Amino acid sequence: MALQAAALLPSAFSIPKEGKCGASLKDSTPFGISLSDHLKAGCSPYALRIKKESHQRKLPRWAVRAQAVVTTPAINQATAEGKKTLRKGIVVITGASSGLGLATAKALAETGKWHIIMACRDFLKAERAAKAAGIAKENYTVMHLDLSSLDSARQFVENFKRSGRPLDVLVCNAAVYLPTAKEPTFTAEGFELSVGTNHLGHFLLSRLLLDELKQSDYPSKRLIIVGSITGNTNTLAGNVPPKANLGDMRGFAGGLNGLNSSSMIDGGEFDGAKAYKDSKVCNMLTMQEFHRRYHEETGITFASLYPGCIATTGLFREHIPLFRLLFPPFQKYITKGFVSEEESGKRLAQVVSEPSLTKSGVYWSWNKDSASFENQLSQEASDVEKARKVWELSEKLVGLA
Ligand code: LMG
Ligand code: NDP
Ligand code: PMR
Repeated sequence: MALQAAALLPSAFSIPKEGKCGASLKDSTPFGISLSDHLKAGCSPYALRIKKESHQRKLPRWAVRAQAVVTTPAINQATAEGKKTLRKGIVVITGASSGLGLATAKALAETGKWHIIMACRDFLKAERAAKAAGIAKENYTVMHLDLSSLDSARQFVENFKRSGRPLDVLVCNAAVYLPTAKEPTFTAEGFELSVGTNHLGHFLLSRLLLDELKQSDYPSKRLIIVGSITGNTNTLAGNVPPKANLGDMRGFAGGLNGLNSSSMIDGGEFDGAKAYKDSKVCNMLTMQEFHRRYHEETGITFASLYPGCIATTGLFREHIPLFRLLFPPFQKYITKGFVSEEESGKRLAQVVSEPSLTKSGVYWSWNKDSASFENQLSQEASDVEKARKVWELSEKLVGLA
């Protein structure tokens, strides 16, 4: 009963952002089939918002809080048989509207042990994706988060806190990849979009949510930041040009704004593929810096991973059609690094919930038999000094220092 009532809650805290529907219309499948028309039909965030707000008015804030608390009682719940069972874990997954994030949400939902907060920039797309994936309504909540805006990240944290839910695991998964862009584009605050979204948005989000994680009474609290092989130059994939390289971070120090500084971390010419790989290096360095600063004090597990090459996801939506056509068979039959979205989701779900994967400061990978192992990061992606510098410069750029 309490669970049912609380299932009404999600929409009360999920506010679609105006104009974001349009942003999603570019979406296409790896084979170039446009989703635009499908999405256009019924894409009316304003109408949706009115509906949600009127629903929200029915629930005074205290009632909402009370219901939220009912769904998340102390860690062990007594069942009818008197046996103690763990309450559902609450996991926030950014970018859960497609690809790895969606597959992970699905894998976790299917265990019946998790409630997934899908933190997405396109409310309607996320709702539809959850439905299409068959995720049961009581197992997820969509909340608006646009990582290319620091205000949005702050607002998300406020909304999450107001929901009264605890936070047990945070998964920083969302990313953009702009390999064909000739000129840089920028976040709301004027940072180059790939590093701004993939790294800086997540940096602020995870810093602001750290206290929530600390306060959770869940037995294994985790903060996971998705990394990649292509940011690691100790691998073949990481040596395909352009290679990741943060250099002396002069562009980063200058604000990545392309005006009085370069839009690239190393201060060089804009290159979308390199910016993505650099952002993944920042992700992996940030995970380790979190580990050094907070693991001992908080007991939180900090982890990163390379989930395998999920060559069919929306990540490659901006790439040329020929690439999207050839990349999956190339990975499947030549490099043999290909994994399906489903398999990658199971991998990330393990990092979220497996009792055997609680070691902190680790970059997980999987071998050919899909068994997890602790992988080695490249020299740059494990450089302690660079990690500290990325942390400090990021603090300045997102307004935490
Ligand atoms: C850039 O091009 C794009 O310009 C950019 O927009 C962005 O997409 C970026 O990384 C992303 O890539 C990279 C481009 C240049 O590579 C190519 O994709 C060209 C394809 C060439 C085809 C080669 C034949 C392969 C046969 C496969 C046929 C199937 C179809 C392929 C499907 C396409 C998908 C790829 O790359 C180059 O300059 C040449 C390639 C360089 C290879 C790099 C290998 C370096 C190896 C160095 C070894 C270092 C040792 C590491 C140590 C490891 C130890 C464990
Ligand atoms: P997808 O494009 O399918 O998923 C990325 C998600 O991020 C989408 O849900 C997208 O939202 C969301 N997103 C993008 N920008 C923003 C934003 N500004 N605010 C909020 N959400 C945003 O790609 P993948 O599933 O492949 O990528 C997921 C993660 O996996 C990334 O971190 C990527 O670097 C990593 N990865 C992927 C690999 C691969 O081979 N695909 C390999 C290694 C790592 P929307 O649906 O609205 O577009
Ligand atoms: Mg790569 C050994 C194999 C291997 C693996 C595991 C990947 C993963 N790639 C490998 C090899 C190669 N790739 C080789 C030999 C080439 C040259 C032909 C090659 C090319 C290539 C391109 C052009 N690969 C790419 C691209 C992209 O645009 C992707 C990218 O760099 O995105 C940043 C990509 C990727 N290769 C991978 C993985 C996982 C990606 C994309 C996703 C990511 O890093 O997040």
